[in-house]
Amino acid sequence: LFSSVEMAPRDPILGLNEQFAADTNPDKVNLGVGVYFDENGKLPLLACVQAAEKALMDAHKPRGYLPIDGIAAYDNGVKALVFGTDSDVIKQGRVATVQALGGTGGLKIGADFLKKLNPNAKVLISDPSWENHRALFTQAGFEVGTYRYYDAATRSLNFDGMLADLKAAAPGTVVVLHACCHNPTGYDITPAQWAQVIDAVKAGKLTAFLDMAYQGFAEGIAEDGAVVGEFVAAGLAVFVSTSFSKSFSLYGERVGALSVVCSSKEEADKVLSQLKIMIRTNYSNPPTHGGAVVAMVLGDPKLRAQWEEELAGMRTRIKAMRRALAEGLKAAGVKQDMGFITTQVGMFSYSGLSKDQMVRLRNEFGVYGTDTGRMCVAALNEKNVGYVCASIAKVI
Ligand code: PLP
Ligand code: TYF
Repeated sequence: LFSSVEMAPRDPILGLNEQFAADTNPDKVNLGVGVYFDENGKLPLLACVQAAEKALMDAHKPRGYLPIDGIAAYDNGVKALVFGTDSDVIKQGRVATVQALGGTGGLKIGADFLKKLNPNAKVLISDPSWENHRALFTQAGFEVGTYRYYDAATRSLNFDGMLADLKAAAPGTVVVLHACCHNPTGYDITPAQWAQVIDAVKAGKLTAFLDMAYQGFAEGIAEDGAVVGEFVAAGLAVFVSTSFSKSFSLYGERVGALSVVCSSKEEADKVLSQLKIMIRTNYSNPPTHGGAVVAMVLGDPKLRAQWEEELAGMRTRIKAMRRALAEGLKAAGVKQDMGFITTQVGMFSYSGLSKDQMVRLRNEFGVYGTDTGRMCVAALNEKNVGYVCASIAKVI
């Protein structure tokens, strides 16, 4: 039965973790996978999460099945976060939101639903993008192409190329857009450029799928979410996947969501019923713990304020590490201008380093980034940034 099965390539990012774990270099630094580590290099367990977990443990609640679409308070919390508390689309009941297994789960439920809805549509992802975008939409049965986004030669965005590619897309094309903190480049488009993208999506009758995996990591929760409101204001039927993996530091709990904006409450009810089929036929219903924690934090004013403070702390520390990296590289003798590191946002920096340089960083210095030159600046701290800068300076 299995004689024709071939060995699949390992995930280019998650595979680095295994290599890092096996590395005996005492100075090794893991800038590969997109995970936030605190100033001591530790994966944080947020205080707001600890408080919610304690309350949940003390309540000793039984573990029945959740509804197929998840905890109602969770879905409502997601809606408020993504669309704003006073958003008209929520008041009008035009948003179908389901709890999902992380942001990946939200993307997959949306992809499966879109495939059923519009089987001949193509999908466009940014060039480059999070590699799982291509894999996931391909697995859902779509032909996946790219729109131009980053220009390696100038180390900057190719917005004209992006817009031209969107304008050339056939009606019905699903366009996957990073709502904020673009992975892997760290470059986001400006609000004025978003307005042009929205015009192109509307004029071309494209379907926008906003991937919101880092809400709160660029400028703030409302600031980063504002782009969703712009799509809604344009009257578009937009898909939004949400991930709390990074913003709650709940990676392994698999907490995320999918929200679909519809033109009426009746339509949203029908869409929700279809999303529930996707869920039921895959895993029946979501797990309780992570969703219960996030629902409690979002719904309790004190915990919510504590979360916002902790999220701001992560955001501020990442920005400080960007400055330390840029300044450290200069101090280490790197002549080329690395100032772009501080204009990029989110967890990642596209360093512009070549594959050869990244391989040398890994093999000679134990500094792990992806072959594409992506580094997770959220894993830098005061203790390792100097070593990282010195190592980079030696391979440049
Ligand atoms: N989308 C992007 C752009 C990401 O970087 C990630 C990272 O993990 C995800 C989606 C998936 O999120 P999750 O880990 O919650 O499935
Ligand atoms: O890009 C990253 O590093 C994160 C984590 O298959 C991740 O988004 C990486 C690869 C993957 C799943 C998550």
